[in-house]
Amino acid sequence: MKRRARRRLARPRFGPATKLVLTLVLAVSTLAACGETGRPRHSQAAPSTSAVPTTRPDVPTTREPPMQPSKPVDLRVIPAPVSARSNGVAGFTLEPTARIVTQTGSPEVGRIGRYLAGILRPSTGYDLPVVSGGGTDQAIVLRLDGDPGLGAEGYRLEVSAATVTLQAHGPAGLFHGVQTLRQLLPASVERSGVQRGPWRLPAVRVEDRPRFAWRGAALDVARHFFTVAEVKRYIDLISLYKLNTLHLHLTDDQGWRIAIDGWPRLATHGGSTQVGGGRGGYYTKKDYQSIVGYARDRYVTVVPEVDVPGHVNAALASYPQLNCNGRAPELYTGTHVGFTSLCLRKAVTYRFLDDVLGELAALTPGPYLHIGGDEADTVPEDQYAKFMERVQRMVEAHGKHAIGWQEAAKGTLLDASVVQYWDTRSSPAAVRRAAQQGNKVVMSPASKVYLDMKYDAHTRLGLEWAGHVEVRDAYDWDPGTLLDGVDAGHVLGVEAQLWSETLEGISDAERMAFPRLPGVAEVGWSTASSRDWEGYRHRLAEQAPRWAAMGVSYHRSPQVPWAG
Ligand code: TNX
Repeated sequence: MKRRARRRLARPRFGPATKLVLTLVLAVSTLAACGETGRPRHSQAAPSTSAVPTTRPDVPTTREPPMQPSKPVDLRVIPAPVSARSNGVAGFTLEPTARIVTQTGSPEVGRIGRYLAGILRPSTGYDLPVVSGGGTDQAIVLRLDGDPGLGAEGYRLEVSAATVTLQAHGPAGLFHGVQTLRQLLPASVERSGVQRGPWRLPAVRVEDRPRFAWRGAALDVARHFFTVAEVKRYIDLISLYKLNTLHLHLTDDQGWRIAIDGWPRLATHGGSTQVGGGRGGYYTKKDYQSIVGYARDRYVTVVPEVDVPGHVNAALASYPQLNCNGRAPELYTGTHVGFTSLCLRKAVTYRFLDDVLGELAALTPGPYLHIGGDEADTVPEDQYAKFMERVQRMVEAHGKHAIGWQEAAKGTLLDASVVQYWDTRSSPAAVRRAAQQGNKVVMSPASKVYLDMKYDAHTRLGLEWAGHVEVRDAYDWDPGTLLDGVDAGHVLGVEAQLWSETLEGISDAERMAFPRLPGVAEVGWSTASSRDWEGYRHRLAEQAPRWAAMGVSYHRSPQVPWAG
């Protein structure tokens, strides 16, 4: 499959004249998602500067047109941008007098300016005032008047000796551009105490926008509870790689983690423990709102999951009336799956669900609620299908759309419902059928993006049911060719799962997510033709000093040529 994909995606060879025209078209066009990247492939260790001028391997330098305005550069940035070219002039050095200038009155631009200042001030020790309007000398300028072709999340970054200009059409684009800017600065910018400069940026012009709209990371806060501060830390880490969706798995057999006003024991009893029997926890509404707000400020949408009809022991233990026999089971602290179900024939079950979904919808600014639907092994198929259809309708009645695990596709899907592919052991036929009917698919193939799988037989944490998932496995695949009959056009995006049966806190989570998560982020953002493992693993190696500066735990996979 991979070889076939490569052949189909092979880049055409162009003569110099055609190349120049293409370059110009690219500069003014909408950066078509699968177009020419302007970024050369390379296959050897790269120097440690943040941008290295290179030439295209397929076009000899001597035959470049004489007036070529700029050369492609290979930026040390993840995810790889659509296009990056050298300006051919000196770069920018951030001086103590530098300012951040917001050139549009929108409060969001001011907030992004302050966010950028918050990253740069501690390590540079500079004042970096954020001002609206004014001169652009020694300034980082943020502008919202970018080409509409950049889309909601794209940006253009231009670095000259005097000014850094970041332009976007939507605020999310500016935010993503800030992440590129941040990665172009030395890793020590991530430290919390004052460091020595110089704070140099290479002279580049970057034009960039994502391939897929949904670029997600899922965190299972049900098996082990993660505090608000830990979730915010994870949000910071995923947004560094331009991920825009945080899927929170809020309920499972071992814990119910979100307060529901109408059903308070779900959280106070159902959330009281976790895997292994430790003290669990739950989010009050205020806690949850603070997570959602923190995410929103980083252009990350939170998708809450209430997993039904299976994975519900914590709910059943909290309310006897939810059980068919009217008796509440004990809380569960093991790691088995598939043994619980709501009582599908009782009216109270649907009142309960409607209350829960209604309260969650009110807490959710984004368009989606996740309704689970996986591993409901004790529920007969026909009842399961009817139930899942009814729950989708409830979600729609609360003004949202449903997303469900791939099992949900065996029944009837509403037009706007999304299917999440995960189980690489079972047939994808229902997912394919759903895609052909027009339902969008989020790709989370367990054998590639399940960050809770061990890297190899020696990994201390994690599970192995989907096999070992090494750094290359998580990176070297294409969501548009993974499943026959599910093309890129059917794919809403990708999402990396972090199930927490074996993870007891953010440091464990980081060790499993890094270094695999940035690879999934690049799968979701970068064009298929701009990605290659050889170049990627060298770029990835250069992220390590950044993680060290941020105190991120990571696994030193032998597949990556770590420096030092
Ligand atoms: C499968 S992925 C599950 C989860 C487990 C995970 C462990 C999915 C929809 N269900 O309940 O935590 O495997 O890897």
